[in-house]
Amino acid sequence: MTDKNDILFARAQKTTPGGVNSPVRAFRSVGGTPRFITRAQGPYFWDAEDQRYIDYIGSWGPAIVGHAHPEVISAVQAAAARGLSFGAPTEGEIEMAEEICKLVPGIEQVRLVSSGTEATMSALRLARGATKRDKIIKFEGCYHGHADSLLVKAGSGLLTFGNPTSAGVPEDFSKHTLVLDYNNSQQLEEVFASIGDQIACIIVEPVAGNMNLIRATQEFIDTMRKLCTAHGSILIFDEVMCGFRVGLHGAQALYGVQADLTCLGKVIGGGLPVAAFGGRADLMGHMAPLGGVYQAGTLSGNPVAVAAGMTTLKIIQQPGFYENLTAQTRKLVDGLSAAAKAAGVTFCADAVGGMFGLYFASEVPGSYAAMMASDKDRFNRFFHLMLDQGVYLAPSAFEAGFVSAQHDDTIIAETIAAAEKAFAQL
Ligand code: HOZ
Repeated sequence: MTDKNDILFARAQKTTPGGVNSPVRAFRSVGGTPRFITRAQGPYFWDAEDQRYIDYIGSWGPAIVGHAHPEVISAVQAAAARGLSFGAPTEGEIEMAEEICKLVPGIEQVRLVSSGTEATMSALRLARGATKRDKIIKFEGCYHGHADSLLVKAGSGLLTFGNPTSAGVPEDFSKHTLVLDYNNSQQLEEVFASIGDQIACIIVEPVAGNMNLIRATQEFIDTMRKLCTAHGSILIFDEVMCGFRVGLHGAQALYGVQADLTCLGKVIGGGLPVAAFGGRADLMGHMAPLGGVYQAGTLSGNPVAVAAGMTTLKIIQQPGFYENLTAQTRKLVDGLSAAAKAAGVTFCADAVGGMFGLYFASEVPGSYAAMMASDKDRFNRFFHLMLDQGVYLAPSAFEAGFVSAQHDDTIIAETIAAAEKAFAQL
């Protein structure tokens, strides 16, 4: 074995389960050896062999301004020099809360945490605490982190509560989670007509990024809002992935609908661990120390992480930032679609802001079932053909992709040229 990535992977597997600290990184879905990253700059990262890749995962969303942006790095260095963690409040946390409340419709108060999982888990607890109800609704294919109540798949019937998707999740937890079909408004209406007064909340990715990119229809979002309001249930938008990605004001601005609670992460940490949940002030008033819903964290609002996040939030508000990001992402997916068509490959693509989806299918999927019907083997071959040419896509057919502000015309053209060769070999 001479490839340094192979050597590192073999070594990692001795002390870390599967050799990775998050399963998708292990390349199990696409096969082959994961690349061990040594450094990143702008739209690129480099592996242990010093092979350069155009990066289309951007740390799964956070690297929206490009890797190692000089302003972010200098803010982090300055914050680190003042101390790494205090376990006491800082002014930076107030600034970040003010910024989030200004930018995200529906957020009047916000609590900072360290990961998307913490944000969704806490939002669920808040919804249950505020409504004094246990039952929640999620949708097949939406991923909201790895809290017990959320690692659940559909039961056998419409009103049958779910089954765990992970060992270690007690059925006593999953029995409170009802899993419905994404973009199926009729199903939602039927469930609320029957047990609406027992539902604490709906949690949804309004633009899903964990079953590849799938957009909710306007009708689906409107139906959720209407039913939650009518039945006193809480509508939670999980915008950990799509927040600050689909646009500066997130999916709520895109759909013109306000959630009661919103979960954020990724971009708001600019590459360091910051996430958040926030929403209506009357609901947030249930949180300790004001109310009876408990949540806490030693590293919540960490000063170095907040410095990275705040600087990122300032950069993305520069004039033309989202116009450019959206145009470049659209250029990418249009170019890839044209290349596939020229090669006679069944393929389509979609983009919302700086997020995109690639599908080896004849039309853009609108549900988990439709996404699962796409040609996974063909994606896997395409993934490796692109990787061999220095283009790093998400190592799974069921993940969204991300473009940064540093993906300029040259980078996009280089990617499309690589895709032309890859499609020709499929
Ligand atoms: N939760 C991410 C996939 N949707 C993976 C995160 C990671 O491996 O860094």
